[in-house]
Amino acid sequence: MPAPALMAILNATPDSFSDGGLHLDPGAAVDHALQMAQEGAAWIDVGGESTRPGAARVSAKEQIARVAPVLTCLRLALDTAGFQRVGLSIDTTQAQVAQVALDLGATLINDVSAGEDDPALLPLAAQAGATVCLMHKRGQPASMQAAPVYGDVVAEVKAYLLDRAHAAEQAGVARDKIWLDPGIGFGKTLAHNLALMRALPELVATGFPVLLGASRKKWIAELEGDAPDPHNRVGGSVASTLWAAQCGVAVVRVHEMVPHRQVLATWQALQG
Ligand code: HH2
Repeated sequence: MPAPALMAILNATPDSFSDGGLHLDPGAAVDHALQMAQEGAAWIDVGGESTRPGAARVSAKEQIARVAPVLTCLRLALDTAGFQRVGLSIDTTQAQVAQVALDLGATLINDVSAGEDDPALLPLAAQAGATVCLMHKRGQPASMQAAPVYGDVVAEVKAYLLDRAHAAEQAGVARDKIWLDPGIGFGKTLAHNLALMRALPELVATGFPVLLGASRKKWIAELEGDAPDPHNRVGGSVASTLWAAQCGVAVVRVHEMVPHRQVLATWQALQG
């Protein structure tokens, strides 16, 4: 079975839950991205808005002010360093931001609202021939963790994602350019997150590439009642990548490359 590709997280934000404030300077952000490419990233996912629980919305103008200086240098820097194969992704729900990113070399729009926040986003992806990652979330980041309730979380998330994939196709996005993501931590309790991760094979069976974003998230701390510092959640993050690989997930969105690359290389070697 092929190993999932690594999508490296690069948040150009002051307030992201684990790397907030670290990559606000465009030069430092580009250096960090180059390092992650060197360490095995297949994608660099650049974001200008934190979507952690409790986060406030950031205007499209402000997101552009944060991500454009990074993206302006990043494509050229990657190409010059020999990483032409590393793709750029923009983590936004706003078409205006996505448009700027596409103009600066992004080929993937990672939309945590699955095209719902901005009706112009899916048509933009279609017209640009971009790939879209459609993620499930319940509610908005500001309030989504306030007692989320589902009847059958797996059935509801799967039905929602298939519905949004249909909407993307209706907007003109090619079927092979649609990825699905269950949205770990987005309006979900620990039990919901675990049920969705257990059901990854069901999502993979839809035929769409599946992305898992479980890295450093709170579910890891909740399992043991420990690790309040997201940087202390490497073991849980890596375990979820190994699990994702076994389930046939196509892409894992992670904060650090080496431990994830290593576990996947070991997993592949052990399969012979
Ligand atoms: N999680 C976050 C942000 N974007 N995109 C996808 N497709 N899937 C995810 O699980 C996902 C995502 C939240 O993580 P992070 O970017 O590290 O933090 P913040 O939102 O605080 O910037």
